[in-house]
Amino acid sequence: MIQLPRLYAIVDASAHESTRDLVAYAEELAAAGCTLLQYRNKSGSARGMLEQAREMKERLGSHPNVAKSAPLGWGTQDSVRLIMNDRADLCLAADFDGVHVGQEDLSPESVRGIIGPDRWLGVSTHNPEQLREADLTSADYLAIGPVFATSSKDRPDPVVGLEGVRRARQLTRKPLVAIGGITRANAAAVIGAGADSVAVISDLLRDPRKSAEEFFRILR
Ligand code: TZP
Ligand code: MG
Repeated sequence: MIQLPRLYAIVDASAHESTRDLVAYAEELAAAGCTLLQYRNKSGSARGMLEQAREMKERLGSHPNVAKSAPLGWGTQDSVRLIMNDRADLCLAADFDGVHVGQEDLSPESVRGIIGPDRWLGVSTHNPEQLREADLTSADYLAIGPVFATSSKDRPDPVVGLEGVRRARQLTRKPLVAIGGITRANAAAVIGAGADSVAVISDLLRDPRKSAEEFFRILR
């Protein structure tokens, strides 16, 4: 069973003007102690995505032991784990550490066949039925959401609320990530509802280092 850090930071390409900005942003998160980062790009070409992902890998993949040297001494992971959203092919091409797929991407078992047994596989779910189904796969962790309203995703599924997180917790023993509208103001309640980790896009965008440190402090 894998162990998730409390904060799962999502680096969404749409929030950054250039690859340089995007990588600098990710480095700030790493400096705050983030050890799990997802690269998400819903509008780029495969070629552009691979270029950005390789840049992230080069700058962060063997990042020194940020977790241990971070002010909060968060975790024991000795480098940043990089997860590719949606695309198993780009995960391999950029030598990322895992893939995160949703209900309309390749199936978990297809992705597992591509990435092998060791890379992490995460699966997004939006209701109990999807969660039960994903629980039967070889996914390393499951995500449930959107917990709250979000403007970071096009056509989001209905919000599941804290009750949806509680329900999800009852349905799986796999590590559980909550996503959607999670902020420093509500993250503790989300963990209290049974999530192991919170995945966040927007509440890290402004002053990422300080924001991530605050998440860690709140979720300690
Ligand atoms: N999947 C469900 S909600 C969401 C995704 C990718 C977006 C989360 O972004 P934010 O800004 O933290 O609500
Ligand atoms: Mg997807």
